[in-house]
Amino acid sequence: MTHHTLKIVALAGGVGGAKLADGLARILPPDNLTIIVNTGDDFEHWGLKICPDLDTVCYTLAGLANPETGWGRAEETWQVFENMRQNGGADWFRIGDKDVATHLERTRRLKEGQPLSQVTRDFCRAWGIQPTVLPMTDQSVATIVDTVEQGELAFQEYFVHKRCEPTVKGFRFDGIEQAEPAPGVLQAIREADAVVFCPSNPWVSVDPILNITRIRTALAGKPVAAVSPIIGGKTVKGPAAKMFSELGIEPSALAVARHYGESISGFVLDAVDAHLADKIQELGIRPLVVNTLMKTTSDRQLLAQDVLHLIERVTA
Ligand code: FO1
Repeated sequence: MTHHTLKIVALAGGVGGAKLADGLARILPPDNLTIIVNTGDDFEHWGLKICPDLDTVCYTLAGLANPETGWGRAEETWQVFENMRQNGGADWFRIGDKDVATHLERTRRLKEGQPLSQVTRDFCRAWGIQPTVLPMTDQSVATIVDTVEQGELAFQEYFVHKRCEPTVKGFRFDGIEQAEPAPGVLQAIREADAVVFCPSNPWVSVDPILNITRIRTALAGKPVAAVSPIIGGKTVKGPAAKMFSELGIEPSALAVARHYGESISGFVLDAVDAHLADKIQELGIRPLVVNTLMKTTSDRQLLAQDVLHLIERVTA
């Protein structure tokens, strides 16, 4: 496995994003990789601050993630969850005993005034994670999903409680105007040779990060390679394809490339979508057709390798 000297910043959220971030972490020197994570999914639950995308990225990088779901911890027990349910606590969002410790300690530190980026840095050290993981901002941003049937829903209400069933009309990122990039974010982008948009949901995992104005401007002029989260018109995991169609857009890898448009110079799509490569080329985006489904850790490494090769081509 050739090691690259490229300095890479990866934007990630959700399970797919975490897997490619892990693939990049396995082939790049730790100092060459910074992962900027969506925090629009964050919410308060059981009186605790929960940061699902930060935890999914960190647990995955640390090898602690539940392999079946991709989120939460492996080898979990559910004593707290079962007893919370008996006590009349909310039981629609499954939090395991090991995961509770993360939320308790994060909530305690935030209440003491420690910035989320500092908490994340300390947790990465505790979990033996070497690449830099940064929240997109230390201020709170809440993704709101506007739906036909139930009006505006907080993200986890839509995603978990309502199981993504309501029909999506649009999104809002509450607090995004006041949100500053977290310390280190702009510097990492400035120093990067290239940026990777991981195969995360473009609407609710990548767009929140791009809607932080100073992040979007810092990215302009940087080579960006995005990986499609949609294969054969379907999302590998999650509601991205359903969101596209509910917004009147035929779900496809091409739709994702169009969504990112000018902000990307390269686009990685799956072999089943090879017929779309020419149309992506016509957008002025260099396509790369490879296997993008990550079932094993070696799939993650191979996809990460492919992304870096694409970056070398677009920056040549
Ligand atoms: N997703 C679910 O579909 N059901 C759950 O009960 C659930 C619990 C959960 C607990 C901790 C955590 O970090 C993530 C969790 N997720 C759950 C995933 C979460 O909804 C994320 O927002 C998604 O991964 C999308 O980013």
